[in-house]
Amino acid sequence: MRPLMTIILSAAVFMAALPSFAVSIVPQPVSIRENRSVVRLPRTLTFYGQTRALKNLADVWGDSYGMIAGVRTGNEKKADVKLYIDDAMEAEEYGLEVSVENGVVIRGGSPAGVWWGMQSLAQILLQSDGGDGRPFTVPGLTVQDRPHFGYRSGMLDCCRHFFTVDEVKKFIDILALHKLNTFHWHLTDDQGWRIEIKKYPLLTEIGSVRKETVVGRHGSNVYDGTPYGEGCFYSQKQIREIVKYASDRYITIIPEIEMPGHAEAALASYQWLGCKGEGYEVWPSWGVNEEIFCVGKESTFEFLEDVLDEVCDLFPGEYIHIGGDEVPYVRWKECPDCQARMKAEGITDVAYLQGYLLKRIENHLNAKGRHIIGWDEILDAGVTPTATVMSWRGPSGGIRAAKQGNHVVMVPNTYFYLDYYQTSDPKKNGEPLAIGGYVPLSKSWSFDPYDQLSEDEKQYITGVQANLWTEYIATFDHAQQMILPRYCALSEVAWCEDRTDLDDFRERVKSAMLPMYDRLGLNYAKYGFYE
Ligand code: TNX
Repeated sequence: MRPLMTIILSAAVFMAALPSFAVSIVPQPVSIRENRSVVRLPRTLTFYGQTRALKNLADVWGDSYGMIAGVRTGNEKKADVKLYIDDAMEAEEYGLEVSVENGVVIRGGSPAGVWWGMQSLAQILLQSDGGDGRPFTVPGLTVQDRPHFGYRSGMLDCCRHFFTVDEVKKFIDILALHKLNTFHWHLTDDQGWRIEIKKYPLLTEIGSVRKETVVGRHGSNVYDGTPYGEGCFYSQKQIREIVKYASDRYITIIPEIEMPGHAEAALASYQWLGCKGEGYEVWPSWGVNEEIFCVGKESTFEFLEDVLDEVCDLFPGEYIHIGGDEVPYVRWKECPDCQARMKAEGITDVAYLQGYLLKRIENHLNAKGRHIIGWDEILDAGVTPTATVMSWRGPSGGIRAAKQGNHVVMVPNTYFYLDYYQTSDPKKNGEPLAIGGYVPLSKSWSFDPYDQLSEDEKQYITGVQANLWTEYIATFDHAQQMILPRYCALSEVAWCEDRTDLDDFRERVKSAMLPMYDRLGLNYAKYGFYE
């Protein structure tokens, strides 16, 4: 062969061996630029962290992504990945650079920013993996990124069905993978009380167990005859462990203690908490329950404040969620104590009795430096200006709240209820029984948190969240396929101010996230992707 031909041919072979990149990241970064260089990184990465917190992040990252790359710590010069704090950046902002000269450099405004950058790194590495133990071949690139919302959250209901400490930790890992920074932990409900309270041990002795569970749709009147929930609660020791696990991943936990409704498990444990004072059981059915806390008696307030004191000792975050949803007032209308309370307080509408409870509880928590969040029903109960409203019955409650100057978290069921079906034909697609509804990936992704709000009102939207209620979700495997890949849509709505290209989003989910779920052994929905 002539020399020129040989050169051309071997150049072509060499070029073909080079990966043709266009790295995908979810959520879409503010900017990402690739250059033509290729950086080879070993399968065991040496990390350098400028501070102690950053060194710790290398270990945490290794725990999460050990399936992708091994991790050790080393000195600055020789490290493959270098982590720095950049005081000029916002706390959660990060910059990520991959270059032949410096390997991977991640700078963040705080360790949290660096941590989010490290999630992007995991996605980049996975797409640069040639397999068979070969080094990663990463394109030279520069990413600049910061989240749009400071509140980005997933809620898990551990009451209707219980998830173990390890499963809750895995849930927290999944939040981190999607750059979500808040875990709303639903811990008390009619069907089970799941948090140990030292002063009231019966809450978990009696309140965690229901004697049976309704089969299929609620209202079916068929019960399984099998007790559920024995030992299914989190001890305070376990809670501290989970809080630490989350905070090592820059995730804040917001515990929810439901009041005055969704409370029958508490009433079953201490019967004097209800208006009738007897006849309560941990509820074996789903839906809206008429048995609620009695707010006529002072003993109820003592109980709630004691419980919240222990909750505050366990959870260091600013927010405590106090529920407030789906409260039928029938018992209060009949209860002499509640009626006497209304009279004494000059309350004429029974809805405002809920407002009275809220106000007292809010004062108690404010005195401890905490703030309350409540479901959007609190808007009708005489909400205070300082309460954050969580809009779940569509976005309308949130819009109303923002217009009156309350802070808002948007969790509209029409976009972010992940207990809803993911396809329009669940039977044909083999979706397991769900509560109802229809929220495909594209629907979640299309949510506009600022709909109908003026420039000025937008400031009250602090962020977005998706809820996973678990009436119909008994296992963590099932839970995962309800949140994945829809968490990709949540994270993109939470992280990116503008979203315009649904096809591009789907492509990025396919290249960056589905292989990630596979590699990490996470279970995700295999249907509904294109609806
Ligand atoms: C309404 S959302 C509820 C929950 C249910 C959920 C089922 C909210 C604040 N209350 O108790 O689990 O619907 O989708």
